[in-house]
Amino acid sequence: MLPIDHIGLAVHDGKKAEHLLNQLALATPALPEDLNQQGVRIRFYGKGTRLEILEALGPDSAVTKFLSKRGEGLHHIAFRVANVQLQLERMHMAGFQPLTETPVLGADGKRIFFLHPKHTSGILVEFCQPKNQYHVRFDSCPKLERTMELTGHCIPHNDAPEHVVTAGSLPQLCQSLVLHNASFELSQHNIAPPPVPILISETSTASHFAHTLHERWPNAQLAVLPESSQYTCLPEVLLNFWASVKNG
Ligand code: V0V
Repeated sequence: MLPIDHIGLAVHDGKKAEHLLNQLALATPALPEDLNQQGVRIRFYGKGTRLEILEALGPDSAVTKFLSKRGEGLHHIAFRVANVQLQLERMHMAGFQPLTETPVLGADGKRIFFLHPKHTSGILVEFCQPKNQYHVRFDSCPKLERTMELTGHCIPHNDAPEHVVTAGSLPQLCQSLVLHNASFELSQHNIAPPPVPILISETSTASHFAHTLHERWPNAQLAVLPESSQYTCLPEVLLNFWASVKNG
């Protein structure tokens, strides 16, 4: 399933909602962002699937109309996708009604579009493509490729990738390297580490080989995870790794 990026809640007073969420969930928001094109002030709460509190910025805002007709509450659900233009075309072909012809600017620099609620069981649905995306080549690890693509933050890229994830051979040129379940093979040879940030990803079953490789390549990061939860936990590990590479 596509990840739920956020759940949008419409409120009359964002400050009041902030106080309530603090009392209920010890929540503090990210800095508010005004999106004048959409006529909304937005505050995000949490990590992973976030709450998006929407406040109207004027009488012409879609949120003003929503509040007057339906009152405060659930405004929309947003799914994250890697390619929002492609998703818009898919939804159009499937008979849904995108509310804009092309994706538009959303909060956090995302590109977004909405579907008319009359075709989606009365729920306004948004799709969003995050601003932060990584171009990655996956060598011989199709399951991880599919898992990472589903996050919406990762675009498989074969020609000139920024980053490489490999379960096999070492690449020539890249900004960072993830060795995925490859430490048995690599620990058998005395190879010098490529001069880029490296993450060794391994299951706990093969942790011995991962540790042997790590002793030889001490600058590499190590992510040894139980086999049963490797694919659940790795997306966050990889996205944090690529973010750290990007931020130097
Ligand atoms: C309206 N309706 C909704 C709804 N808003 N149903 C479920 N969820 C909502 N949020 C229903 C409404 O009750 C009516 O149902 C019908 O749709 C027509 O509504 P209307 O009041 O006559 O209003 P319209 O047709 O002028 O506009 C409704 C739509 C509009 C959904 C087309 O609000 C729109 O374009 N929304 C997308 C943009 C948006 O919402 N921006 C603010 C969030 P009945 O009475 O016919 O049964 S911006 C945002 O979230 C950003 C930037 C982000 O990054 O996340």
